[in-house]
Amino acid sequence: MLNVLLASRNAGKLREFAELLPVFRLVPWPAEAPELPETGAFFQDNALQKAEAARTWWLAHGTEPVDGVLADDSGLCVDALWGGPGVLSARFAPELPSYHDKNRRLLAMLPDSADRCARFVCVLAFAPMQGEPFTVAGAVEGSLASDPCGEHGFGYDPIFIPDGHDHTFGELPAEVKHALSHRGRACVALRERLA
Ligand code: ITT
Repeated sequence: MLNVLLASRNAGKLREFAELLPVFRLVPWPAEAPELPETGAFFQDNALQKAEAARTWWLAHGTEPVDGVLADDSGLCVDALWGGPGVLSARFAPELPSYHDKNRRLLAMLPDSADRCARFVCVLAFAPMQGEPFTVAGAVEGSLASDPCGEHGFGYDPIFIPDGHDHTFGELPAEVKHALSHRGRACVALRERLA
């Protein structure tokens, strides 16, 4: 079994990775560790930045040996918002403290006639403790609901209806989300790459 440091402070991602990658022993990013950089313009840049910065920090301060570092950069890309909030998904409407309010704000930005097509994108960067980092990606196409619905998942899940379904990720059970989500697909690619 691989010991993998998970370079993320997002509790929703942590829960999903524990379910999606039961073959790994995941080591959480410690509370005392620094914020990880994500200054790039693309998901791939940010995922690599986070994985490489976390690996450097762990080599100096880590409390146990790990085989590699995993970082996730992801977001919701809405066609009618020119792909936004995209890489800025975690920083959308920072004045609003809850995703309940952020989701309502995002929906309010779309005129009634707007194209509601959207996709979730996830890029995973894996940095072995020795060797070159690499990335894998996953995406899921869908559309935006007219109102937030459901309590499952996290973030923008209550407003995203994956293609082929009539309910949001906030309403669908976790197993259904994992089978078709951006993160689920990226995890399949990661496991294949590491096999
Ligand atoms: P870390 O960098 O610490 O991992 P973060 O939340 O800042 O946490 P990102 O910069 O990758 O991570 O931002 C991703 C945002 O996109 C996340 O905060 C959610 O708002 C949204 N997001 C990503 N995946 C999602 C999912 O499966 N369901 C709902 N929202 C998601």
